[in-house]
Amino acid sequence: MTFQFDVYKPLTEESAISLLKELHFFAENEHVTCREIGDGNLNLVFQMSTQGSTKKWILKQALPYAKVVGESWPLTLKRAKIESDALLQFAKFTPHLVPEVLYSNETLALTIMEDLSHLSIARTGLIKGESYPNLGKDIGTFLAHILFKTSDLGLSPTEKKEKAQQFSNPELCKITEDLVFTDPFFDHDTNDFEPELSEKVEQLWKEDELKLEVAKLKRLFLTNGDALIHGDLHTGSIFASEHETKIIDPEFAFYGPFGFDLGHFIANLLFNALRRPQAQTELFGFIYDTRETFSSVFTSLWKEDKNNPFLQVNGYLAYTLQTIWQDALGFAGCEMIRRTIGLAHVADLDTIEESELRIRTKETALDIGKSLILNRAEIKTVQDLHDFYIENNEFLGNNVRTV
Ligand code: SR1
Ligand code: MG
Repeated sequence: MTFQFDVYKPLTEESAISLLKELHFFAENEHVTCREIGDGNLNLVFQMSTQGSTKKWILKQALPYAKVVGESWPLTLKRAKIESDALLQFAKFTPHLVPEVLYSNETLALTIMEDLSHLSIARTGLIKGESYPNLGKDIGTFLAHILFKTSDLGLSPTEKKEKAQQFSNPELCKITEDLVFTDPFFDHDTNDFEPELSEKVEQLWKEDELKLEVAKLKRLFLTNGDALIHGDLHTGSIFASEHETKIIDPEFAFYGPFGFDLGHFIANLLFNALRRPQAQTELFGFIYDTRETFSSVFTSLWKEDKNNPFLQVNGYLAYTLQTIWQDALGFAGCEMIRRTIGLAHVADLDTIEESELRIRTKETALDIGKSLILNRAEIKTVQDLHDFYIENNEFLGNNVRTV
C-alpha cells in the first residue's frame, strides 16, 4: 500500500484508514471502522477505531473551501497547520485542557489526535442539561496561561514577534473581521435571519452609536496583537464532561486582543442561558468561575515575574484585568449579534422549536448584545453583567436568583 503524501486530496473513509495504517496507528491486518463525523462549518473529521475500540483516533482534515457555504468560498489549507501548532503551543501550558496531537502534515492539511468521544461537545451537552462543574474554572485556567505566557508578559519581545509571525492567519482573521465585526451591522448578503426579525435588524443597521463602538472593537481585533488567542472559543469548540474539559479547533488562532476568547465564551454561555432560563444561575456561575479563576491564575503568573519592573507598578495589574474584562464584554456583544443574524448560527437559539419563543429569544439576544457593546465600561462585575442581562430580558422578569 502506498499513500500519496506529496499531494493534497480530501480523504474518504477508505483513504483515511489507509493513511493511518501506513503511519502505523493501526496494523495492516487490523479491522478498522471509520466514520466522517464533522458537523462544523469547515472541515472533515474522521473517527477511526478498531473492533472493541482498543485504539481510537481522530483525523481532522481541512477542506480548501468553507463547507458551510460550499466550493464557492475558497479557504486556505494553511489553517490546518495553524491549528496543530496552536494545540501544541497550548499543550505546553495546559496539556490537560487540549487533545494530544500525535501527527500533523501540512501538505495534506491534517492532524491526527486523541479521540475525545467519551466527552460531549459543550454546546450540545449544555442544551441537554448536562452538568459541567469544572467548565468555568478550566476555561479561566486555560485563558490565563495562554494569554500571559504567549504575550509580552511571558515572552521576550523578540520571541513574541517570532510567534506572532508563526501564527499570522490573515485569511481566517478576515472571516472574523467580516462575519463578526462587519456584515451583521450592515445589509450584507451573508446575513441570515427570519423575516420576523427584519424590523429589529433594520433598526440596528441604523444605529450609529452602536456601529461606532463596533468599529472600535473591530480595530482592537485588527491591531491588538496582545497574545496567541484561540480565535473561535465558542461552546462548540469545547469538549466537556463532569470531570474534564478539552479545548479543540483553534484554526482561527492568531496574535489578537486579550479579551476576545473570554468574550466569545461568555456570549455562548449567555445563549445557553437564554435557551434554558431555568439554568441561568448555573450559567452565570460558570461566567463567575471563569473570571475568578482567570484573574487569580493571571495574577499569580504576574506576581511570579521578577524581571519586568512595570509589573510591580501599583495599579497596572488591576488596569490590565479590567481592560480585558471590558473588551471581552464588547466582543461578547458582537458575537451575540452575529450568531443571531449573521452567517453561522448557534443551535441554542435555532433549535427552539416554538417559533414565537424562538423569535423573542433572538430579539433578546440582539438587545443583550447591543447592551454589552454600548455599556461595557459600566459592567464591572459578573453581578453587573447579570443585572444587565435581566434588564434586557423582559420575558424572564426579575424572578431569578442573583449570582
Ligand atoms: C465560514 S466559517 C463560519 C464560522 O464558523 C467558524 O466556527 C467561525 O465561527 C466562523 O465565523
Ligand atoms: Mg471551529
